[in-house]
Amino acid sequence: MTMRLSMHNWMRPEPLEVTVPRLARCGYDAIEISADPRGTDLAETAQLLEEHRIACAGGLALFMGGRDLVHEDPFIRQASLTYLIETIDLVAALGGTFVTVPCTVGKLVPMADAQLEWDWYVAALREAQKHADDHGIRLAIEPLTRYETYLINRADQALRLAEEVGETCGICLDIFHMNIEEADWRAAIRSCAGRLVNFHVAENNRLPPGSGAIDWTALLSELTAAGYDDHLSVEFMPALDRTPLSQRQIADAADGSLSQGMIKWLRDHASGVLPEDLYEAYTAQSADVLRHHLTQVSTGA
Ligand code: LER
Ligand code: MN
Repeated sequence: MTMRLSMHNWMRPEPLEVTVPRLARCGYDAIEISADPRGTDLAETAQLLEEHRIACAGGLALFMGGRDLVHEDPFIRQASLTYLIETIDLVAALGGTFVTVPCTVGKLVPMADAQLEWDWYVAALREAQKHADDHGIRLAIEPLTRYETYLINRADQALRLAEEVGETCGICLDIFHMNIEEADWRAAIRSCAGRLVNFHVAENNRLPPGSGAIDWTALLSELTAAGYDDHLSVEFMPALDRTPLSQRQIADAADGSLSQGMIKWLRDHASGVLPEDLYEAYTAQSADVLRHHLTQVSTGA
């Protein structure tokens, strides 16, 4: 088995009918789907994926728009858990094997005592993982940088959380976040080896692979040495550039007709809406560069 390529769709407000054919055109194996369990037509989505031979690798639970498993209000915690459980059902029905769980993006200030928050988080994720176990799904706790969350920023924290949640709870590492928060990205990958179920890729500047400073051969070799052979999930997000130097023509999130939640989500990632031709070019470049380095690693070149 070799690593397969997947890509997210949570940074681009467009229908899956546009996303999925693009992934197929650009040579991807799978999508890591943005989880909208009540807004997704299961039969239509399954048919679309099948038609374009794109698998559902897994899904990402979007902790935005007020969803928060460690909110001080128990009703918000409960509703957020319901969202996660419905996400697990959606991903299972589409044939995926994991649900990535980042903290609430853009929530930078805690609302409760540290131990209390930790206990709420462990309890919620235990319940979700118990439900996931019945469907062959593993949660994948994803550390994010301090600029997106104050709670889970590093692999050692994710590992401790996963251990407390239970044997089947997994981890998703993201090399962009790791570049900011980890002292040693190699050691972080190794430490999560048995629990690593998903891996997000973008350059150190969150541009597509090939437009930054990451040594992809070194990274893919380390993942291989750690026994990782699941998906590399592409997650580029170029920053807005409102200076005269700007070449990318990225539209401010508020320039379109997006929901307030989506506008905040894009802004919390310091990004906006990319023009279609640039998005397609970056999607293609990511796949080409990753496949090139995967070949180098597998042939020892
Ligand atoms: C999600 O995978 C991620 O990396 C964050 O920036 C939150 O979307
Ligand atoms: Mn990520």
